[in-house]
Amino acid sequence: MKLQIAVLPGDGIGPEVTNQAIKVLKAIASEFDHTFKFKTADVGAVAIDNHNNPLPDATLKLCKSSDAILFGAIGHPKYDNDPSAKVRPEQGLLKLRKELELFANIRPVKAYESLLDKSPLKRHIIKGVDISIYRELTGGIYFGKKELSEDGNVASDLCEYSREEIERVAHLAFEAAQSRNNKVTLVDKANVLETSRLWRRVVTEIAKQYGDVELDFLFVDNAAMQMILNPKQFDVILTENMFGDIISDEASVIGGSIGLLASASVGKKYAMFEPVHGSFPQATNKNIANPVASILSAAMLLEHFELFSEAQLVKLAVEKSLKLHISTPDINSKYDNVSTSKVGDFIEDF
Ligand code: GGG
Repeated sequence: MKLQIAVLPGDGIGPEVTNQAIKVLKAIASEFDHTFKFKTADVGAVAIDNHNNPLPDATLKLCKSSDAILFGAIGHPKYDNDPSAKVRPEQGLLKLRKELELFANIRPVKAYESLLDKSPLKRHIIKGVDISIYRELTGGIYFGKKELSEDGNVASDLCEYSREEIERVAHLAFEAAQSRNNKVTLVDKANVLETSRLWRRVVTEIAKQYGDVELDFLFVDNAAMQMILNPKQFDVILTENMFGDIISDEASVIGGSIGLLASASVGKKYAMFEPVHGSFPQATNKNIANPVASILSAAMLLEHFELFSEAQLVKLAVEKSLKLHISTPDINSKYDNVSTSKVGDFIEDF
């Protein structure tokens, strides 16, 4: 197969972890006789520095002319600590999702057998956990109108959803459940929010088309608690943008590190693959960041193009690395000196 992959390494540890994913994809291409061509462009803080724009036109053009996008991370402390900054790195990622209509963000959460004792949660609670989170990605409060009063003392962010925005991600979640354990949990705040009540109505209607899938509902505050108390009850979680962002970071505790969580953002036309974690500025250029989330995102890219044997090989290599403690300090404090690039080397050579 021939693929052109746009690479947007972004900020902080983004370039380091993305390099490891590229190494692995090149090894897969050579092993399975594929041609993967990689073209790199700026996004985020680095794009503001170089082009005064977190998503330059050239970057967007490259993404639109590529088969898939491999994304690193964005964010820089100089913007986090400056609430008056008008241009922010995160705008690059949000605009990219909107421009490419990447409306569904899929985040698998798994408890790896060899890491059961790394999680702060008890072994018997997390053993066997296998969840797929479907987060709506181009609507809700992240994209609603934002306002700040002239005196700077009152601010608002509008949360808005349309039936169509809910339907398209809901269909993907129900289809996913059919190939898993036939259960969808809608996470919302329908006791308080009008948007959540619309989600409940629309998702209940859609569920009728998937008679074999059980649908249940949880308020987000309860879901946050259940994720710690009994995560095995979840199969597919369907939720809106902000709740999905928060719940999936919480769920990373199950695996032992957010450095293991991969994601795919898909729409009707484009697809982007990125680790769930952000730019982790404290670790930048130290060769200590966990590359597994980026490598597993590359595996999701392979699955997207139905290269299932290739993706399976990458996942097996990751599991083996975890089993052999070839892991970065976030999950491997006992066995130090395993760097980002050494983890990448092991998986590349597997
Ligand atoms: N690789 C993901 C990343 O860089 N995330 C940083 C971030 O600010 N994300 C916002 C979001 O996921 O909505």
